[in-house]
Amino acid sequence: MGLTFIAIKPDGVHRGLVGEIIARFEKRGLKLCALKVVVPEKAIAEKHYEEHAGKPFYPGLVDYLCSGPIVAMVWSGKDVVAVTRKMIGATKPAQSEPGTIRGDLALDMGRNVIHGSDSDDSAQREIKLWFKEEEVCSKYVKADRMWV
Ligand code: FUP
Repeated sequence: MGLTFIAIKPDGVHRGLVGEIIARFEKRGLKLCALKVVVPEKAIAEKHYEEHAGKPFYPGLVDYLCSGPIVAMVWSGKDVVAVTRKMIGATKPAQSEPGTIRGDLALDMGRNVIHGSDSDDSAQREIKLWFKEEEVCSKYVKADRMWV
């Protein structure tokens, strides 16, 4: 069963969207493996978005991520990267479908509420960046396992 890294960004926390977002993933049948509230250190935010280093929006993106607490999480489940990316919706809220998190809850690409890993490789890298190994509880069996 794969793992992915999800972060509710500072705008999502300030707007009180944490419960709604977590509920969507839980109801889909995904398994919560790690969760913490943290104000990102700049060095970690820079590493997190290193694929965008040098682009004009990079400094603003890093500052935005560090501007307040985020909810950092690890989720697990069948095809979890693809499933969560679909639930999150397109990067530009104008292109994200209604029914997706960004399509329902965001209007601005620079304030798009949530991050989700875009591949298994990024998920591995991001989980390692944000969590210690002992903070990730991926081994337990969820009670609804036989139904979803
Ligand atoms: P996503 O994986 O959907 O979060 O999108 P990207 O990795 O392409 O972009 C990372 C973040 O950079 C997005 F949350 C939005 C932001 N971004 C901009 O602000 N301007 C851009 O031109 C592209 C991305």
